[in-house]
This record gives sequence, C-alpha cells and structure tokens, in this order.
Amino acid sequence: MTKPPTRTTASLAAPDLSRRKLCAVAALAVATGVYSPGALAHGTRAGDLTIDHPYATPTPDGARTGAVYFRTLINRGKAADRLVGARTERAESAEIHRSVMEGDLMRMRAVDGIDIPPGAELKLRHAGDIHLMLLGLRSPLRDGQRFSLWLRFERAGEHEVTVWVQTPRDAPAHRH
Ligand SMILES: [Cu+2]
Repeated sequence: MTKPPTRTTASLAAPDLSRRKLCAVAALAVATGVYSPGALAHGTRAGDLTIDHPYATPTPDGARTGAVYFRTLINRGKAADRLVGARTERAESAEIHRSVMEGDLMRMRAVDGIDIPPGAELKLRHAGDIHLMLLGLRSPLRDGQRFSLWLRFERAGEHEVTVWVQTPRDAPAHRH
C-alpha cells in the first residue's frame, strides 16, 4: 500500500485531523455492519462537505483515460457548493463528465461543474452517469493503488483526497 505524500502546510493540518476522525466513523460503520465486511471505506472532510470513498477502476496497459468515482458527496452545510475541477499527477488533465443518451448511443460530455445543494448526498458511483475523467494517463491504474487527487470546489476551495484503485464487485469499469 502506497502512502500518499505527506503535506506539511499549516492549512492542511486541520483537514488531516478530521480525516482521521472520519476513518474512525467508517471503522465503526464496518463494525456495526453498515458496510459489508471487507468493504473498507475512506473519506475526507472539506468544510461542510464530506467526500466519501473516492475510487477509480483499474485501466488496461496503454490506456490513455481513467475514471474516478465517489461513493457519495455530502453537503451538511446551509449553502450550496459546486465541484468545479480536479487535478492529479497521474494524468495530464481531469474533466467532469456526464453520460447522455443521444438516440441509441451513450456519449460523454464534459460539464463545467456538479452542483451540491445543501443537505445533498450525491451518489457518483461507477454505475451512474457522472464521473471524473482522467485524460492523458501517465501510467495504468492498478488494483490496490492509492493516488492523490485535488478537488476544487467553488465554496470549500481546493482539497486533496486519496483515490483507491479497485475493481467494483458489481459492474464493469467505465468505457470510453
Ligand atoms: Cu468520461
């Protein structure tokens, strides 16, 4: 298991603390059976937002794109926020994509953001219609890897999360 790079800036000290707290909550959820055994979870707090279990599906050798999903994006605040961008060292760029039906064809469209209304619990999983697309992948995403991703929110600002590369039990990976 690769440890994500340690950041030492003062501004990140606090979120780190809450991350540890969140992991404890997740561990408790596992213990109480909210999550199925073995389905370990992780997450990050960013102000009023909780970024719950960012994950990516493994990619074949030579693939130029990858997709990142989230179990949930939760807004416990009273103000709306919006995910407006992402970046990672694993890829040249990242876009927010939405799948839309065009006649009989499913196509991806880049969108400029995802609204997260107050009280929202958005499920952005691999079976859904929204994902973060990694473009210009620098190396294949391998099962079991962890990598850093920076998410940019209109209100909460920029936050680092750790993406887990894993094969979903229930569905095939995203295809472009
Ligand atoms: Cu896509």
